[in-house]
Amino acid sequence: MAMLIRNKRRWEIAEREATPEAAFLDRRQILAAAGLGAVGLGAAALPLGVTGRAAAQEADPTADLYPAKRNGKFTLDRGLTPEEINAHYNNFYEFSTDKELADAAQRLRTRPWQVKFDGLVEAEKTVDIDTLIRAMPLEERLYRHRCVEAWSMTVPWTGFPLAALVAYAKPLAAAKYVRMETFLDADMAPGQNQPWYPWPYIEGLTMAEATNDLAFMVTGAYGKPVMKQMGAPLRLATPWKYGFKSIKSIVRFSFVEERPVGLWEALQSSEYGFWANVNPEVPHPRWSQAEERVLHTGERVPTLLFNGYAEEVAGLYKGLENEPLYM
Ligand SMILES: Nc1nc2c(c(=O)[nH]1)N[C@H]1C(S)=C(S)[C@@H](COP(=O)(O)O)O[C@H]1N2
Ligand SMILES: [Mo]
Repeated sequence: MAMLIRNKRRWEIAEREATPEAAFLDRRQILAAAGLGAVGLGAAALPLGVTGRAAAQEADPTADLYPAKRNGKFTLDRGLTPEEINAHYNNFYEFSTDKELADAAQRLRTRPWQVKFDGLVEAEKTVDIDTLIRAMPLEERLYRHRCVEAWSMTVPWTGFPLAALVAYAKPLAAAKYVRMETFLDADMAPGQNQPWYPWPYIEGLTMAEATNDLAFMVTGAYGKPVMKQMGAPLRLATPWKYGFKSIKSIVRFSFVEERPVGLWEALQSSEYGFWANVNPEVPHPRWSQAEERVLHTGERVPTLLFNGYAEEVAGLYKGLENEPLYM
C-alpha cells in the first residue's frame, strides 16, 4: 500500500508539470465551437463528468492467447512501468481529458467489434476482431512510449506487426498511406459529445512506416488482453513517434493515396503534424522536448532521437529532409 501511495503522488506531480495536449483550447474557443455564448454553459455542454455505472468486463474470447511469447529483439534501458500506473495514467479523450479515466473508459464495449478494410485494396472486407486476432502472429514486445506532453513509460505490449495486417488487407500498389479510424459512438464515449474535437480520432502512416517492423498492432498488455483505457481491443504502437500517433480502439483501416489528417493535426496543425517523430532538438511550439519525465520513477531523463529507435527507423526518412519530420 505504501508503495502505491508514493507512486500515486509521483504521477500526480507529473500531471501537474506536464502541459496537456489540448491546452491551446481556451474557454472562448470551446464556447464558440460548441455554438454557445458566454452564458449557457450548463452541465449538458460539459459531459465529461459522466462516468456511468462501470460496465462489467466482457469475457474476452481471445484470453487464452495470453501471455504470448516475448520477442527478445526489443529490449529496454529502464524498468517496466508497473501496470497499476499505466492503468491510471492515460490519454483517451473519447472518455475524459483527465489522466485518471480508467473508470470512465469501462463504458467502452469491446465485443462485438468489427474491423473494416477499405480504400485501395484488392477487395474491401470487414472482419470480426476475434477472427482477426487469431489470424495474426501474437508476440510480446517491450516498448517505450513517449507522449508529446513530455512524460514517458515503458509497456509490455502484446500484438502483431502492422506489416502482417497490411499483408492481410492486400492493398493495391497505388496505396501511399494507411489511414486508421477509432469508433464513433457518443453514447458510449461521452467525450465525443464535445464538438470542438473533430471526431472520430484519425491517424495515418506512410506505407513504408506501416510496414516497418517496429510498427505494432496492440491487442494485449501485461500478459493479458489490453485494458479498455489503453485502447482495447486494437490499438497502434509506433514507439519512435509521439504518443498521439498511437491511435486506440481502431475500427477501420483505409488504404489511400492522400495523406490522412489526424485529429490533432486537424485541430492545431501548427502544433501537431503528420510525422510527429520524437526529436529532443525540435521543441514543441509551447514547450521543450529535450527531456521527459519517466512516470514510474518521477525522474527526468534526456529524450533520444526517434525515442531511441533511430537504428530501426531513421532510414524511413531518407530523402524527406524537407518535410517537418519532428512535429
Ligand atoms: N482514439 C484515441 N487514441 C489515442 C488518444 C485518444 O485520445 N483517443 N490519445 C493519444 C495520446 S495523446 C497518447 S499519449 C496515447 C496514450 O496511450 P496510453 O493511454 O496507453 O498511455 O494514446 C493516443 N491514442
Ligand atoms: Mo500524448
